[in-house]
Amino acid sequence: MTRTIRLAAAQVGAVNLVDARAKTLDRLVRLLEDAASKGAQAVLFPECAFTTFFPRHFIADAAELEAFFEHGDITTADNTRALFDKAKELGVDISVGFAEATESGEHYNTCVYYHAKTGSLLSKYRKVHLPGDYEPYPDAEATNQLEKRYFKPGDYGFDAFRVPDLADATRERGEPIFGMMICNDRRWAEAWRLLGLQGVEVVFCGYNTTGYAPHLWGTNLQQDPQEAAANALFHHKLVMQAHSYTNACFSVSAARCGWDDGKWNLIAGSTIVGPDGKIMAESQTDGDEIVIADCDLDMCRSGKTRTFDFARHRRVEHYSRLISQPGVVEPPHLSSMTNGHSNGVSRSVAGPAFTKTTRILLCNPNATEFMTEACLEMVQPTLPPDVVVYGFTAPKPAPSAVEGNFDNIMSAAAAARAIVPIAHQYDAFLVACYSDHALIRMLREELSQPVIGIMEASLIAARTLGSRFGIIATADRSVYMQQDAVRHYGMDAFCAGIRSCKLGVLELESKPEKEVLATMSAVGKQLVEDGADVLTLGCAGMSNMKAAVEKAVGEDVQVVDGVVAGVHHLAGLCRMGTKTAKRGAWASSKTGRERRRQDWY
Ligand code: CDT
Repeated sequence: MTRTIRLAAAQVGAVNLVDARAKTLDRLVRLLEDAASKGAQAVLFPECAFTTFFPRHFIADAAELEAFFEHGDITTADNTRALFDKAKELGVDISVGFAEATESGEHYNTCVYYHAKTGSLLSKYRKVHLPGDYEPYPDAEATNQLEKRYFKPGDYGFDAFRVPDLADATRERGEPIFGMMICNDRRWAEAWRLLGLQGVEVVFCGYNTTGYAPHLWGTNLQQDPQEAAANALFHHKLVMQAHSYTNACFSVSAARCGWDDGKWNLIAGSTIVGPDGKIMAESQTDGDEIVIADCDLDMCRSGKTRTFDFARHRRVEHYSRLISQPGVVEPPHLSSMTNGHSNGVSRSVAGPAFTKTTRILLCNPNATEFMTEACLEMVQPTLPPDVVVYGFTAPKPAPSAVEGNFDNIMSAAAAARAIVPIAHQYDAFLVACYSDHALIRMLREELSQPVIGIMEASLIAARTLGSRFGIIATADRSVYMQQDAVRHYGMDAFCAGIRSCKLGVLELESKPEKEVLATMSAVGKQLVEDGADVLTLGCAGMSNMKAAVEKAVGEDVQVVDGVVAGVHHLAGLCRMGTKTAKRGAWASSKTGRERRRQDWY
């Protein structure tokens, strides 16, 4: 074997709404036999290959709609197994698209890669970029594309995978690297680049592309149908060729095409494109047809090691907008910035895209891991791409919760001993215990990176957002400790109250969620009656209960979670380039130890 593999697209012509499934399945099997007789090693079938392209129809009846979906194991289900059995018999791999209904009743536009030799699925992909709309067009003659109505967006991402037994797996290159996408995905550079970044060598893409759909993508409703279809074909080839070139990979595209029911036109144009962007093979009809080519995967090396050597040439520091911003944000109009027509905004400044990642260690000083996990989950959706939060849970003998002074000191010692040796790996530290925890002061003395606790961070946010804050505390004892801490932070003049839920820290998790949320909501409402316009959650273990409290107190009251407030406070300080001042109380503890010749702690 060499690294040359023979790949085929099985183009499928018209499939009518009423066509029996057995008839369509038989056509697919015959195409596979044809491809195998031509020596194909892997054959790509189109998107939703087993039925007509039903998303063009508004189907109100649930049972009628469900009949277009495949249920159970695609390789063994009655409606589809013949194709997989044939692939196994012929020893030819296949990739095929289908409408997937999961056991839990979810629907996806899916494709799989089936490895004939082992009779197993090597990979499954669910279409991410669903085109069209949820509602049909009011115009009864319009061609609809109701994919957003019938499918959920795919949840597997774009994962490349290795395919054994097609080519020599050299020590240097290994097995061929494949990736899959479905129809509309091919128009999105992001999908290709995600595969390109995994070194993809072959991209498979099945499609159903309407030739004439002026409501959907025409330049105007009077567009000439032939011109529209020619445009659609041009755009199809444009993206397949351009993206194969910019990711230095082969691509195979397989159309479902022709005139379904004599009325609905889908373009043909199944192609095999090389890593230089040139078409190597192309369909000649708009009916059932095999398109086949020999693909020498080593042809990808030139692009991958020169023009598109990503490691050498990509500049990720300028790409943050790509993942942080889904829609367009235009630059401000020049007219609003000229003197005579000013709206008061003189000019704007923006920083460069992130250049440095800020690494924050979220230090849970107790030994209960689920609390650390809950904090990470809470903060994750709020994070910009340049801030990474790492979870740390104090090792035993740290106590399982911090409910009093003894726990406070014991947990601080256990946590500090573990954190200090690894502290150089982080830019800032958030102590995730809602108290004036001893670990905060220890780390401030010992380290120079900024340190804050979630209580202090939430009080600073509360002071910014409102005039009086209230704290929802866990047990009665916390109320006393938090009163002292509020005084310590100099915030007592702004405190409307601290009220207890009469719950132990671990009861936040162990008691029925409904009961805990009801108690916290009731306490939140009492604090609002006491005069609070901002509430803070008085325990790291309360992070995931924020939404329930918000709902209970209404939108005029702000609820601050100290974990989120702390992470963003620290990220801001790091961006400002600040450190802990070392002249006063936070002078280095290490220097003192060294002076005393103490080489332990
Ligand atoms: N099936 C599918 O994804 N079709 C789309 C229609 C595009 S609507 C603008 C396609 O990209 O071909």
